[in-house]
Amino acid sequence: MNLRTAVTTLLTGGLWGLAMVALPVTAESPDPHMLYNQHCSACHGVGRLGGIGPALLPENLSRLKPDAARDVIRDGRPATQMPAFGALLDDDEVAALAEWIHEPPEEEPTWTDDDIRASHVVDHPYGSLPDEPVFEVEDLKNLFIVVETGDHHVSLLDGDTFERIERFPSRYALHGGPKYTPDGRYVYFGSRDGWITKYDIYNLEVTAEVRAGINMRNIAVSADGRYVMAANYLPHTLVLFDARNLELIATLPVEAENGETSRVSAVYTAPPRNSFVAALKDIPEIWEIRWPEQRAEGDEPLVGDFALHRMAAPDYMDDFFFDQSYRYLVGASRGDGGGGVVFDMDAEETIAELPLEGMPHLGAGTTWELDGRRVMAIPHIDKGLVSVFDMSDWSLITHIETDGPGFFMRSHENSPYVWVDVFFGPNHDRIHVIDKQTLKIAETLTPEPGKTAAHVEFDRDGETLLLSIWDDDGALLRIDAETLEELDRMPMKKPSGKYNVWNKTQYEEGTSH
Ligand code: DHE
Repeated sequence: MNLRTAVTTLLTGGLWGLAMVALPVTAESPDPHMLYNQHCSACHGVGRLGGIGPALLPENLSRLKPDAARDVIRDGRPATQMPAFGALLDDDEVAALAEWIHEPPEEEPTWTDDDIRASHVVDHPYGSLPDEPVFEVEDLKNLFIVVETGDHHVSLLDGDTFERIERFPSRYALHGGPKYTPDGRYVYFGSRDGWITKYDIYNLEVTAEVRAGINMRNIAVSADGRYVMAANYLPHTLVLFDARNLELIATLPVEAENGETSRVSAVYTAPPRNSFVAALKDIPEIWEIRWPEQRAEGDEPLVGDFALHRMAAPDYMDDFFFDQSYRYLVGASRGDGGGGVVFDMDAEETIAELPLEGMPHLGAGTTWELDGRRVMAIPHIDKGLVSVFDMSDWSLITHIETDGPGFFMRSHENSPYVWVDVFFGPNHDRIHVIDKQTLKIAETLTPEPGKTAAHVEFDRDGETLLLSIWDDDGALLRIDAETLEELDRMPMKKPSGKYNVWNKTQYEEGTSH
């Protein structure tokens, strides 16, 4: 079972099997294709490829159970443009549509450079908006972006006062961290549907949008802020954009030398290497897309002076964690039994194998100093475990037992604690606070009994932190990082990730980048 399957299984529970039983086909059975063309295609696009509404293809909908899809079709989706069709369609028609959108289309959908260019909208060309913020705050670097997945909105918060500066609608189902430009003025969002949105924080305006693919995983922004790269599952491509107005520079088909193509699990920016690094799901290679000045002999020409460097990976690899030098990459291998490897990107060889049987979520890993050594800790998503490794020789220091499998782990250089949630299972309302020196759980909090508590992001100085009550009727909690007391809360619709401008743009050690 790979990472995605494991999480999808855990998130969707056992109802799938029941709900996916095919409807009996009779002369009277509703024709979902016809119903789709009549009622849905205006918003969701011809061929289910998406439009104002999201793409309705199995790969995009793996997280929407058919019974939940039926509810959305019948009752609409609050705070979005999705209307209720309950008065127009009977129960059989709703059920037929909900099932049909989870079936693969007859023809594999395509997304060409022309499609990308046709989707491109520039509302405010780069340089056309004022350089002074339209709001006042003490510290522009202590702002937070908060993604609310419940009704697909984003909030901008002042990290000093915990006041909301703005709330605006996002594309459907954002995934992965939003990425800032190095000066923290602009932020880019990626949606599972392939949309990239550029937002000017100073002017509180969306400036440009483009659709990079049909089913996208995440985006990365180059460390110099000049380029944006998108990683797609569908089509099998990496797509490079000019960060100013999101103009297409090039599409890179992801293909092995034998012609086999691959989905891209994720793309990351590697600042000291001046490159993007991509994790490929279906071919055992790691790809490094090098900036012009890093180009080396043997690299494949890509576009302009960009070059592609292929590295043979020890296995198919999902999900990466990088050490702070970006020389070593820890990858989760997808082979049976899981496991992890440490790959030296300079020597292009595996230097260690890590005992990680519990499906590690490497993107959630964090690092700190312990007795003069640098350590890395990662949670597992099918076991209640956090593994801690010594990064000088990659030996296992300890496994910390938790109250269930966790998803996100976060800290800050100035905090004595690292926080890990219990995302899955009966204890999902708990969150552990681990002492970074003793490697023992110091406290287990239950901020809102019965509701998932997950994903922490600290403020700039590490004095307070924000924690999500991950529920449609949820909230954002502001907590004192030392006393662990709740200071404040703000109601929100299923808040997921929080992203502090300073911590992200400075590559703070306790958070993701
Ligand atoms: Fe994520 C980040 C992969 C499911 C919420 N997730 C990431 C990243 C990867 C990843 C590779 C880092 C990229 C980045 O930030 O640019 N996620 C995967 C999966 O493979 C997995 C397990 C299965 C899938 O369906 O894609 C998965 N992720 C989820 C969820 O179910 C979550 C909890 C809810 C959701 O929104 O889909 C989820 N993932 C997140 C969030 C981040 C993330 C909030 C950014 C965290 C951060 O602090 O940077």
